[in-house]
Amino acid sequence: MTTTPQTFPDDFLFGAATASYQIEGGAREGGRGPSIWDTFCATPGKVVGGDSGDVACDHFHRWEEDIDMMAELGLQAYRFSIAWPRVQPLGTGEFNAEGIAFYRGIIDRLKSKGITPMVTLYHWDLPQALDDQGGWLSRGTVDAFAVYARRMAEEFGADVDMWATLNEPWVAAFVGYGAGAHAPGHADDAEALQVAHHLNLAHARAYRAMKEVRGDLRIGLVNNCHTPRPWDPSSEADRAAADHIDALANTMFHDPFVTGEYPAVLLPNTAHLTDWSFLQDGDLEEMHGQVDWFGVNYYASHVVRHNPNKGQETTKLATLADGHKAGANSPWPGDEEIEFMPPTGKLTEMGWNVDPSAFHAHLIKIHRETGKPIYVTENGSAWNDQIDEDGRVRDTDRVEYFHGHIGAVLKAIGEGADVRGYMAWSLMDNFEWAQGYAKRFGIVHVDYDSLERRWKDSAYWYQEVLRQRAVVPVEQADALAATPP
Ligand code: GBH
Repeated sequence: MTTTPQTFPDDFLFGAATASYQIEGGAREGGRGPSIWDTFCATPGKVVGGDSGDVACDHFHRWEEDIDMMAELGLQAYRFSIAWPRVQPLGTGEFNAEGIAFYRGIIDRLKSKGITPMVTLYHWDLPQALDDQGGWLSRGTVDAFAVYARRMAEEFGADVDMWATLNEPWVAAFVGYGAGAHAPGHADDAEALQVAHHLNLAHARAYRAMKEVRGDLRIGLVNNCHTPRPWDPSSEADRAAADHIDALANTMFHDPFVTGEYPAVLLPNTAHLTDWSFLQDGDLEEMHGQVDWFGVNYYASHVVRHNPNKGQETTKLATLADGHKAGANSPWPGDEEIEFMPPTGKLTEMGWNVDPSAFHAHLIKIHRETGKPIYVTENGSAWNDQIDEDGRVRDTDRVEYFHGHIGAVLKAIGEGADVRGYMAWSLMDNFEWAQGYAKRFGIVHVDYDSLERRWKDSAYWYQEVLRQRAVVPVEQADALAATPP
């Protein structure tokens, strides 16, 4: 019998997360070069409302007060990403001193407030100049990434221990190059698989380069997760469908670093799409063992089944459910006969379900399969937030979501999963990629006209969670926000 502890361990890190393109703005300031997201946003029809990250939350100019707000919230850690084109405008060659100074300022201020920086090197904003030379389809980009990573370790390694190389290689590869719903907007299954492999190699080469600079850095890889359960567990075909999705979504992005192998079903299941000639001798050996921890980004759960009669419509449904746009391809190579069942129960503004039990199960699974320390690097939800007459944003749905999911983490810890931190997504409302500003994930509300920040009820509630290091009842949220300490 295991019991769920009442409080989180003393060394457990509570914080919040953001990403450069989603909050910074200042897209043409400080010597920043263009990224593939600048290009994608400028392409008509790609992003809802024609939105872009040109201004975003204007964090580029407001970072000092934003960090003061983090301190007030009681964050122990802050996960943010470095915009590669801000520190190295073309992705190769010259580094930009002004860009490096921007992140130096952030890191110093965080540390002066006692907040642990957790730095992600790549949250999807690839320098456009590298895309012009083939982007992630090219091994040139893999090597450029390692050079950039080495330089960041040289600049900041004395002050930052916790590093993530890539955010969600699955999304970068399969949504960016497979579904075409993210930059650079390619829709080709073979390309997506090649990019996924190159991203894994990029992680491994960056890991090695950074360790050469400082052996004590703790370098992880952040994966989004899908939790495919077979619709009918007694059906072998449904179980095979779930295994296929698990291989593409999860295990292909951790097995190589743990066992030095890709999951057994991956190559055979996609052999009709690509000959895998991009997988070269020595690649898997290079990846083997090259990770210190895994980041888990969790949002929603999934049920899949085998359906040989699956038509175009269901493909679109699965794609749409992922927040992508109609007309896009599926982000799942080899899913010709695999169907994602429509989500059930309470759905967020993204159309995603709310399922803390699948989160708990996924943490246990990652613990079992990798044996590595785990940080929850993102978890959160989008709701239709309204500012009430008294100025409050009563985001009770978000409080309930956090309550269930933070509880799931505590339960997993009680069962032996080595989970060492939790970063709420997101610190504040921000540019939600293909959804533009229409979807709000923040615990802090952002007015995109005045750029004013306003704590939602969930922010006051989360502040209390961090104070007590316990799962504060949802019922207390109202009082906490009504009479802030
Ligand atoms: C993260 O991506 C990003 O890292 C972050 O930048 C972003 O703002 C945030 O999430 C919110 O979107 O098929 O309906 O069950 C998350 C990408 C989202 C991909 C959930 C898989 C499954 C939804 N993942 N999605 S569904």
